[in-house]
Amino acid sequence: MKIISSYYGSVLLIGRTNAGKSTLLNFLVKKKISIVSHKRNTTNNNIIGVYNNDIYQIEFIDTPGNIFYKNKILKLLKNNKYDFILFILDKNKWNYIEDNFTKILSKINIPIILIINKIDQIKNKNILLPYINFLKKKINIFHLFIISAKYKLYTNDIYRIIYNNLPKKKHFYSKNYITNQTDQVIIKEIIRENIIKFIHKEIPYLVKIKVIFSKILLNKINILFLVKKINHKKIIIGKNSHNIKLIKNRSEKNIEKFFKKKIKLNIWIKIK
Ligand SMILES: Nc1nc2c(ncn2[C@@H]2O[C@H](COP(=O)(O)OP(=O)(O)OP(=O)(O)O)[C@@H](O)[C@H]2O)c(=O)[nH]1
Ligand SMILES: [Mg+2]
Repeated sequence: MKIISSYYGSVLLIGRTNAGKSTLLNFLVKKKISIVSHKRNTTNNNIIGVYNNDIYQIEFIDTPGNIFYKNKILKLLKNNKYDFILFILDKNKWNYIEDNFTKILSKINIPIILIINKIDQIKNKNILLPYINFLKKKINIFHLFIISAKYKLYTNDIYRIIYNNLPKKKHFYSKNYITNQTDQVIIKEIIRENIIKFIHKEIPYLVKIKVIFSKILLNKINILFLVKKINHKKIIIGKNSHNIKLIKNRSEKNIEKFFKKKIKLNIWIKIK
C-alpha cells in the first residue's frame, strides 16, 4: 500500500484596511467566506478559511485591517503559531501603518510572504523595481508576489510557495471543513455586505442585523434589521422600496450560491 504524507499549516493574512486581504482569502479557499467592500474596516473579526486537498491542508486567517491601529496584532502573534504571514500591501501605499507592522514582524520568527496587491491599478510599472528595492531594505522577505487578488492575476503561485514549505503534519480540520463562520454569521455577513454596497454613508454601520429564524433546511430565512431612527429606516427602504429590494434580491442570490440551494429571504426593519 502506498502511504501518502499529509501536510498542514497555518497562514495569517495581515495588511491595512482595503489592501485586499478578504478578496485574497476568498480566492485561496475557493469560496466567498469573507465579505469584501471598497469601504474601510469591512472585516471585523478573525475569519478562518481552510483550503483542503488530499495531501495539503492550509488554514488561512483573515484579519480586520484596523488591527494596525490597535496593536491587537501583537496579541494575535503572541498566542498563535503560524507557518507563514501573508503581508498584503495596497499597491505602493507604504506609510507609518506599514512601518509599525514591520517593526512588530521583525521581532518574530515567522517567514513573511509579502504581497503587492492591485497590480491591475499600477499603470506605471516602472515604479515597481525601486519599490521592491525599498521593501527589501524594510523587511526580511521570504517571498514576494505581485498580484491582483480581484482579477486572479499571478495568484496561483502562492500555493506552490506555501506547499513547498509546509511541515509534514496531520490535518487539523475534517475534510469538509471550510470556515469557522456559522451559517448564521455567513448569512449576516452576506447581508451586511449588500447593505454596505447599496446604502451610502455611515448608515450600514448603524444597522444591527438579526437572523431571527434561520431554517436553511426549509429554505426560509427571516431577517430583522434594528435601526435607531425612522430616517435610517426610510433610507434603507428607499424610494418605492428600491434599496431594500436590491439588498434582498442580491442577498438571496448570494446566500443561494453559498449554500447551493434555493432560499427565500424575508426582511423586516424595526426601530429600536
Ligand atoms: N483593482 C483591484 N481591486 C481590488 C483588488 N483586490 C481587492 N480589491 C478591492 O479592494 C477593496 C477592498 O478589498 P477587501 O478584500 O475588502 O480588503 P480588506 O483588506 O479585507 O479590507 P478590511 O476588511 O477593511 O481590512 C474591494 O473593493 C476589493 O474589490 C485587486 O487586486 N485589484
Ligand atoms: Mg477584509
